Amino acid sequence: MILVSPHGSAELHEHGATLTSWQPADQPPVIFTSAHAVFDGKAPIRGGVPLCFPWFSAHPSDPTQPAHGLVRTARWQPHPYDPTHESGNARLTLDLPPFALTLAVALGDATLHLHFSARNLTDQTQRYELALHTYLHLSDIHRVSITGLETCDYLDNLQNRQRVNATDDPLVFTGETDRVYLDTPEVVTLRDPGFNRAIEVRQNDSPHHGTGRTTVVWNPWIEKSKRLADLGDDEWPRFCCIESSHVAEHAITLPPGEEHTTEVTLTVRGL
Ligand code: TA6
Repeated sequence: MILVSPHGSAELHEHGATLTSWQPADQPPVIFTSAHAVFDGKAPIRGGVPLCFPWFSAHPSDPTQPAHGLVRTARWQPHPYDPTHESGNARLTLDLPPFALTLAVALGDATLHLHFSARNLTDQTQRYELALHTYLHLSDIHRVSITGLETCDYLDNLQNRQRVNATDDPLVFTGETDRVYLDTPEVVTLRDPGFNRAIEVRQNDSPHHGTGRTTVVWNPWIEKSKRLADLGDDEWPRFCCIESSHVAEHAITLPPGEEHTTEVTLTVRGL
């Protein structure tokens, strides 16, 4: 479905509730989707904002389970746009026992709002991991930097999730990067001089259901890109993932009957 508002447009798929484009007025696209992405209603879409739930990366105990959980390849149910709101809103739901899930999307002025909610349908506490696996479109990965993570330790997926101390420096990309930053701040900012813009990634959560948040940063660089059939060998310089998430020690613990909402707001600003 196409969302249109006076401030821009976006495309949202019932497959995986994956948003695959966001085009604010007077801006280059903000969300990256691979030209080789598969839209067969089965495979996860390479790009956009895939939803990783109820686990992140490999299943903790069953290697036959798909990476990044079950919902990015599920068919979500659309709900009619709410005529009382400005256009540019959409809501999708998915029943995935023991959870009921909702994704709400809203376009604002140079902002994109994504609200992910999970309700525990059982009489027992449930635990889940979540990542909004956002692919951001870049002018050139060699020119961008990320601030907000300087004081955060991270788990390095390239070193078997070894914990690495904070670097105290903005993050710049010099090779394959695959890190789970721990106990991260509400706002992480990507600066892109090539597009003369900054993209602010803000994560807010409903209270009480976890111990802080994580931010995953990923770029496959040259060699891993060659191993991904649904990513062009020449596409890696034009995106990075900044994933608003609850991973590992910062997973969500949800009491019986309760609901947790994770809100991600992307805002485009001038440099
Ligand atoms: O978000 C980082 C990551 O876990 C990387 O390890 C890489 O596997 C990426 O996700 C993409 O995963 P996918 O299953 O979509 O190929």
